[in-house]
Amino acid sequence: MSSDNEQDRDRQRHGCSARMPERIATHPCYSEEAHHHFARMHLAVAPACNIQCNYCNRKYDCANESRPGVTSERLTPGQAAEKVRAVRARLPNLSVVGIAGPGDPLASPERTFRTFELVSEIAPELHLCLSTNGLMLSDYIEKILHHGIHHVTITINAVDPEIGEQIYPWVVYRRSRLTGRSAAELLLERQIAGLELLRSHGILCKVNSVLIPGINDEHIIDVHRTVMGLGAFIHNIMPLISSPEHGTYYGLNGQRGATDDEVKSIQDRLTGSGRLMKHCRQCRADAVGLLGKDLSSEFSLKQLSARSPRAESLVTSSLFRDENPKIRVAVATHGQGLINEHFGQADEFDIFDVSSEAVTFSGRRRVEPYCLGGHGDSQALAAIKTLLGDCHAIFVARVGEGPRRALHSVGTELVERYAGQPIESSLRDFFQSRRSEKVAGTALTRNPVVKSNQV
Ligand code: CLF
Ligand code: SF4
Repeated sequence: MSSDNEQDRDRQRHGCSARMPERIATHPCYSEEAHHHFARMHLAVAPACNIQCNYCNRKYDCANESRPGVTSERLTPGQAAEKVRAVRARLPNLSVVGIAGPGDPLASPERTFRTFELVSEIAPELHLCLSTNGLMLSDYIEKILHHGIHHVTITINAVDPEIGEQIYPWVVYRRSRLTGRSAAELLLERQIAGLELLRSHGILCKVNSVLIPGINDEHIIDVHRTVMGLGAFIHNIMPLISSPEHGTYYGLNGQRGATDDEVKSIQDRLTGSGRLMKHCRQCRADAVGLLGKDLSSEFSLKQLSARSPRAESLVTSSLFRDENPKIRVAVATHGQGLINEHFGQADEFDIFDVSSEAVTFSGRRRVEPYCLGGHGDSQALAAIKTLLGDCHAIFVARVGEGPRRALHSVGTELVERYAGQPIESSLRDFFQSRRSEKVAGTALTRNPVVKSNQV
């Protein structure tokens, strides 16, 4: 975990991309530049909430981090982990996994922390991100530190309980239900304490505020000064989205939403007084992809189970019985268009889709090399297995028996016979030979371990 000084350095360096620390430079919400290149995914594992915001109807996603009116699939921690595996295999630029609803993650702490634990096991390189109303932050600081959660967002809409009570009708804290002014006092006090605590442990904190016309619009200036003074890294002022059909208290009582011009006007008044996030997309609790390019509809549970890596990755009879078969392969190369990298030393694989018509490059996936300093790293191998789980074969200059067996166990074949040869013609040859074998009825059997000279 980084220190206060480290976070101060992060803040000073932000804006100088050449020196920006990795945890900022690769987080699409903490760095405006990063959002063009790095994807995040949200895991909708937290259904409950411990407060009521007047802009929220919990039939929908948490309005703090999502567009009201967009429902999400609720996931168990296990389903969430499977989803991470699948998304990571498809999106090599995935850098962040966040839990942001559909309720408050710290109102469902077991589900939230179990999910982070599973994600860390299968994808230790991803940043973990948490978005909360802040009520329970101080209670779970040890867990947050234990799980290595480096980015926390707190939604703070007011620092004055008189304004807070117009936003929060009730709060449940340690089995007591508070209403009115005392509810707002407790929540605001705990939000501030949570922010201070996170900062004291060097965690990067973003503060979100919902701009509510006529209620906290002028007050947002005080909120900004307070949270930046306490060391928030960035402040994200988001417009209230309010409509009667959302069924929220505000929506049903004629409270209008805020316009983009109103948000901009407040942002302009705050220019120079602390970093402002201006590229927020108020995303769904199950958002996937680059900000503003949501791919969540491609990763529903139903779709994931229909294309599990194991089912897709086997070069089976049925695949080559298709009229237009197509396979996906990975290639270890360090250039010149050749298959010339050892499996254990590869820090990236080029991915190709191969059919009888074409060999098409479809992207590059970075990995931690399996073999560093002469020893195989089982964690790196597990990550490669997951990352290349949709590939039918991996072409390498050389590979040891251990990784060969491990990849075979998930239906991925290691191919050495084209070592040193051009990629494109080798992939064509491999495809055609597999297809001919199939036509001739001498199908490749996937389960036995195939030695390199037998492939
Ligand atoms: Fe998600 Fe939030 Fe983490 Fe980003 S979103 S938990 S910090 S990874 Fe980003 Fe989406 Fe705006 Fe949130 S654009 S709603 S600020
Ligand atoms: Fe809704 Fe989120 Fe507020 Fe809870 S914290 S009431 S889920 S907007």
